[in-house]
Amino acid sequence: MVQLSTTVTPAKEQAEKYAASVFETIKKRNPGEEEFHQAVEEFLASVIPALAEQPEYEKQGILERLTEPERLITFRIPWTDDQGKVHVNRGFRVQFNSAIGPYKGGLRFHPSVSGSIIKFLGFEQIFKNSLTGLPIGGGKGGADFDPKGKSDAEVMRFCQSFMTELSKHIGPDTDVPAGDIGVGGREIGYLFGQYKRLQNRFDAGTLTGKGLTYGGSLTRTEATGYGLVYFTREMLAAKNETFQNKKVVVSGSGNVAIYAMEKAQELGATVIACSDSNGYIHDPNGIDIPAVKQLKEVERKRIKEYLQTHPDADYVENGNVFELPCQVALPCATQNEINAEKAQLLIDQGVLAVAEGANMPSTLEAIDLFHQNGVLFGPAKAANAGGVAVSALEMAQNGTRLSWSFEQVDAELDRIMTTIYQNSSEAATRYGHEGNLVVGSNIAGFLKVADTMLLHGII
Ligand code: NDP
Ligand code: 2IT
Repeated sequence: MVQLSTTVTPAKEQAEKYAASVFETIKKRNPGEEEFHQAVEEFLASVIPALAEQPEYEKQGILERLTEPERLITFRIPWTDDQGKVHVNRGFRVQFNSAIGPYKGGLRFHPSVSGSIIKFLGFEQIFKNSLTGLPIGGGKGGADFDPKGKSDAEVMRFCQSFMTELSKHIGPDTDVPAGDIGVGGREIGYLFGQYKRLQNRFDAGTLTGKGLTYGGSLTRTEATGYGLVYFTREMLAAKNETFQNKKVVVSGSGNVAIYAMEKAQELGATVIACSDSNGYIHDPNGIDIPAVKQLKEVERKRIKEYLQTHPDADYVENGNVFELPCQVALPCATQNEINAEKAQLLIDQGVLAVAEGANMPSTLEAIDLFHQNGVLFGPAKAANAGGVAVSALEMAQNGTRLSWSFEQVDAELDRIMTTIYQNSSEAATRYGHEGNLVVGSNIAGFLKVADTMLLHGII
């Protein structure tokens, strides 16, 4: 397991032994689940100082219980394509931890979805949701379905079949799914429609990311990207820096990427590049955000089509967007997109800050390099918590049957992201790792959940 520091005390030695033995069991029990192992490894290494301070966590088996999902549901999703051919996909929902609230977390539709990916996402969601300060537990779900190239009718039939099974396990006080990769407003609409039909109830609070006409919250679409930039603004401010005149590179061009770019430009940065899984566009004058929205949100086209309306921009097929020199890098596509080699290139070209919009986009080696080289690093579970935070505000609005204004939700989002930054930063300092937001956010997220589990007894 990765080691954080060299100061040794008997309590710390014991905590390290405990964490290492839990990690060995996890690897044995979940063979081949590399993404899940990676997420747990990062977490366990971070919380050792908190374990050393409170031996009760080991006595009460907190780590063993935290790393075993309360429930893992796998199901068959049969659906028929437009030619009448039947397909079968696999669906998942992991209900990881409900100590502080109903399970909460997105649904991902992507061909790479597996038990390991859903478990790493669900595990991280526990601590991210705790960091928001709102009463939400951790969960995640999805399917190995590829929405790309499918007609609206095919996506609708798939969503209906998926929800027919998922509906048995969710509800406003049980488990509240939302979007993630491949699941946006269109999919949430179809999922909600089928849920409502099956239940014969208008349980608005069962899904978040809904449309504004049926219980959605203003600012939810923007929340993850805006929140990421609010968090990064705080990281920069601690070093007397701002977004003003900074060159920013963003990976991805989906929901998170688009609104991160929009807010970064609003704060005075020039976003010079973004990407999709085929390649990246480079527009040194600043990416035209409305053009990307039109391409991605309306026409569902590839990012290279940007050149049709912006012939002066470049497109690099299969390129690494992080090869472009920049001061701020915002990975907003998918897990493990920044390895050691890409991290080194960013460092060599003078990157000041890296903040994760995607979940686990940096490998453990990449994170170590950022820390060793003094790069400001904002880990996903803190930096991208804005999406789920506004989801929880959507649940609050649904519960009271009220709708808040855009400004009200945006101001609350900003406050939550600033508080997450402060709490993570303070926890890092208090536990002897000043400036290390990985340690700080893991510990701050962990303490609330672990202490609540102690109160609930052995369940
Ligand atoms: P979208 O589906 O809207 O966009 C995903 C973007 O990332 C697309 O540009 C996509 O390109 C690219 N991408 C996805 N998978 C890969 C891959 N394997 N290789 C290269 N590029 C890839 O998803 P979101 O913007 O919602 O999610 C992006 C990230 O942010 C994910 O890690 C998600 O877990 C995380 N996140 C999302 C939140 C939300 O509220 N939506 C909240 C917090 C985190 P292409 O179209 O070519 O596949
Ligand atoms: O990774 C995430 O935090 C999300 N995909 C958002 C989850 C949510 O419930 O809004």
